[in-house]
Amino acid sequence: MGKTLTYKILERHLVQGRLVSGESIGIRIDQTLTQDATGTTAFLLFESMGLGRVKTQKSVSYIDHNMSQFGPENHNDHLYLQTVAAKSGAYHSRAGNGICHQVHLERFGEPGKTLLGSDSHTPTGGGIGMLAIGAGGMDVAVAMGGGAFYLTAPKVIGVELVGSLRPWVASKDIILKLLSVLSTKGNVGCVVEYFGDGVKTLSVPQRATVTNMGAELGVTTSVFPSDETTRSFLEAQGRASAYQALSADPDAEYDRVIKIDLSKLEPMAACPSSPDNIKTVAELAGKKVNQVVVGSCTNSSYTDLMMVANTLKGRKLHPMVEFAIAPGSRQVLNMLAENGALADIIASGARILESGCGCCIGQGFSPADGTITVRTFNRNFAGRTGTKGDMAYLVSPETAVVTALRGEFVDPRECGIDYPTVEMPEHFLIDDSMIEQPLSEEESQKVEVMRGPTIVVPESPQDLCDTINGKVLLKCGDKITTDHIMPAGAFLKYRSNVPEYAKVVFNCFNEEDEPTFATRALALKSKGIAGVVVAGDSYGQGSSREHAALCPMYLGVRVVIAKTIERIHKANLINFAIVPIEFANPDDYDNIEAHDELEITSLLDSVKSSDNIKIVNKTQGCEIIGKLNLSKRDREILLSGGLLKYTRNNA
Ligand code: MIC
Ligand code: SF4
Repeated sequence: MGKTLTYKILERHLVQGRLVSGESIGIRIDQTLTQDATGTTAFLLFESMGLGRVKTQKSVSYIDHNMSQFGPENHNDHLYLQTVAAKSGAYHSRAGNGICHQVHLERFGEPGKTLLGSDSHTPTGGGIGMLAIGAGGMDVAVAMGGGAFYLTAPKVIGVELVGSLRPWVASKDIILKLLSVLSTKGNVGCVVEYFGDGVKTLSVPQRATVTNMGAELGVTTSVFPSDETTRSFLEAQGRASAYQALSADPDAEYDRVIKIDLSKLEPMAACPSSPDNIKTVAELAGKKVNQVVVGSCTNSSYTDLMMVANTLKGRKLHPMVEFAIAPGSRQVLNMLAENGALADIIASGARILESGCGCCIGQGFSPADGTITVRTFNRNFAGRTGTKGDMAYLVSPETAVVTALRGEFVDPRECGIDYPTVEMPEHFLIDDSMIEQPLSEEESQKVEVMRGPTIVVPESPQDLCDTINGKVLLKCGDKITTDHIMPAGAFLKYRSNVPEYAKVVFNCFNEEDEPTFATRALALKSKGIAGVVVAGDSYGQGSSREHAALCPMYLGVRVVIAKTIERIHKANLINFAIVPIEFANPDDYDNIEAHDELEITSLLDSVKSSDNIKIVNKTQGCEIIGKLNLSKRDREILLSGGLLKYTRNNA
């Protein structure tokens, strides 16, 4: 039987376990990336683990998320990250150089390598043929120290692309189509691998849009073959030597195959408030729109913005629309500036935002109450824009720009403007002066790490105890995202200060005039009662932020019981010694209510060796069986009291 590309790359990196789908495996990590919102914790933990200098081929620390700088917190983080990278032998991409995923694709990505990033959109690297996986910061810290990354050997979903995209239909529409088929839940433990004749019609940035937003499927990663298009992209980036041809065997067998005919796709939109709530743009035509943004790591490449510039050239934006662009990298921004496209964009009435995450993570540019905002981003979770009750639609840059001109949704194929085809440049503008190279060991020793007072080393988890007397602090429904658990936006600046940040855990569920989740949790903690969170399907979707485990842990949450838990979040819970339990019978979700008192006995034995665990609901007078879907290593980490202690014990 022929091999998939996924398994070929895994095979080359396997350090532990058997490559059989469903089994726990460990793989060697060639490159890591961290960003400033997750990176401070990752580097603080890296330092606490005592792992010395980074041992990967390349570890890059980026500043891209926290750049609004209201107060000293963000800049404290930047200086810490810059100096700790210098101390540890990592690369450092300074604020303004661009979004980690875009810059990594341009300047570091290499076909066939493994990349582990403390950001859920790390699979962007799959666009260049990398096996690029998102993880919590602590897992990335271990990989920086030379440790393996552990995952479940995946099922591989093959997506066969045939035909080619028609004018005004974009690669964003491929992933929106796939989200309409696979949805955001039920895909844990899968990798999406693209193949077929249609692949060669897509440029590397187009492929990267698809693999980037593949994160919303909840899969481990997504990957494209590496072919002549990949070679040209690398050559244009002055990195031809990084190229190698890679593809699945022609007779590779996939666990499931989905065929997409690119020539039949039409412009689509993810409607509020989930990336899988898909409609065609034609169905939305005529709906008034007051804000449009082209940006984020999904759609802010040079070709995306050139298409926008060429469409805007000589035209004015609709007066009732605020339109902004946020170029993905300084390379993109600089090229637009040099060739005059930026002037066309400015002349149309657009606003120019920084090269960074910016409003994708609720840092400014929030939409007005009751208005529609249209964005080229990857996530439209409720409230993520910073406006309560927001109505955010996710579309391609093509749909976005014509919508901004009209002030209402319009199927770009019907807009009456000729589609401005944009050629990939033969040479990108290369200027790595904002990327600091790793220092030699000798030079590193002279570096003094700057630790501003807002950077607080996170508390370690308490060891597991055999009997848990707990109380349900919150019962929530399906598809709870890490944005629900740990909001970003205005609170993002507290990422390096857990006691401060923990105050807003689950704040979207707080009722006015009632004590907050944090207050109730700390009150229980002070009485030695464990906090429990109960949830439905697909708990912990979205971001890789380990603060969604770390802050609840700080507040005394010891157990999460859900119908299903998403991959990255589950790993983060384990890393912070919170026991992730899934209902053996999902109907038992109805047998636990908020405020119920629960008891779990023989927890240590169950975690050590059992697949089941008994939960007594003392309030309802019933017993519930939970499943412990844990690998041997997961069990060891929980029993050690979290990954930090586990790593120290095993270093
Ligand atoms: C996101 O898009 O939600 C983020 C912000 O990039 C997160 C990381 C974080 O929370 O810092 C992600 O995707 O992992
Ligand atoms: Fe940044 Fe948004 Fe991409 Fe997350 S999804 S890395 S916040 S641009």
